[in-house]
Amino acid sequence: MEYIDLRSDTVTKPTPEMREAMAEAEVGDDVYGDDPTVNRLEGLAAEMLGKEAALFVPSGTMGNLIALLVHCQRGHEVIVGNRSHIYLNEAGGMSALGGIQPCPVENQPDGTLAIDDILASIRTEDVHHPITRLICLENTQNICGGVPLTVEYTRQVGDLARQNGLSLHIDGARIFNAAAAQSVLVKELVEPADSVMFCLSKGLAAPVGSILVGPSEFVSRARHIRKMLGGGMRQVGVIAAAGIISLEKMTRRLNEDHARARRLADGLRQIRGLVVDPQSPYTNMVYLSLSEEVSTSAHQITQKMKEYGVLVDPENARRFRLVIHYWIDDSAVEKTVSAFQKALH
Ligand code: TLP
Repeated sequence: MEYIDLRSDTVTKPTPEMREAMAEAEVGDDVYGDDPTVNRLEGLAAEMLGKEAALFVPSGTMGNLIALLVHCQRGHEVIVGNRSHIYLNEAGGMSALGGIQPCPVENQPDGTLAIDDILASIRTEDVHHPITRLICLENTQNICGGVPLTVEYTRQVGDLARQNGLSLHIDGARIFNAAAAQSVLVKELVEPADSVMFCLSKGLAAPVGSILVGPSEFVSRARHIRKMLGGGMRQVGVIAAAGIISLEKMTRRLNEDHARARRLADGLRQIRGLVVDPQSPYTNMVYLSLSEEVSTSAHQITQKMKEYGVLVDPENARRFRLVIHYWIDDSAVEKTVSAFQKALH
């Protein structure tokens, strides 16, 4: 059975064009810097993000970890959102592998960290304190609804970082969704950041891979740490070839996903028992909860949905996140709405 899979945009399979490019990719040993396809992908990524250099990494988690390990030493502290992926969903890598301490700051409902909260979290010079070194933002902010942060807000945080001798890293797993939703260039959105990680394997539909960008010196050190972590890959042009199509083509179609997410949210709003978050969707994620009158749990509904051919992921006992991506067309949106209708009534 071919499922409609809304669990995440990480589930995207490569397009036929990607598979063809992968089969024909020119390759070499990338640890020697000899893979022409990887070099093309990294060059293109650096140019699109407006940074000096780029590094192809196996996953978003590894990209963020490498960035943190380059920016920080043991005993340093990183200001992160308390609902951020780096803080909640990266297995504590910064602490376990880097001796780095997270300083969680409340994520506001719009995904931002309040400027005053960031300022209040910066440690003063004191022998007792860890040393604040870095601020991390997440754009789009996943758990806050897939909400995009603005150019203006990112500039404010960048200014604050510079004024306080800190660096700014953006977990931009879905930065191209953020740019598309706001009709701005991704370059503009990340201009204030010292480093940015973004994913090819989510809304951009590549099977594997993320990219870390920043100044050349930063990326050289990142390359060294990637090797240390076992992330130096060899003839990886076979994967990078798909990433090139992600950047050249998939980045241009993300508003189609956003429009379908709106259509899905509108459909689900008509179903008694479901409460779609009032502002949802901002980009490609629809967040919704079960209303009080519903006695069935989100886990039971997930089971029923599967029987109707739709895969969804419950966030907790009462809540779902549905993610639209390349492989979800208009008819999949309609089928999802009727599957929810059947599952609830
Ligand atoms: N997010 C996944 C899960 O891990 C939750 C998802 O389904 O959304 N930053 C952000 C903002 C992310 O959402 C993710 C993945 C990552 C980093 C990590 O990327 P990968 O999965 O490539 O390590």
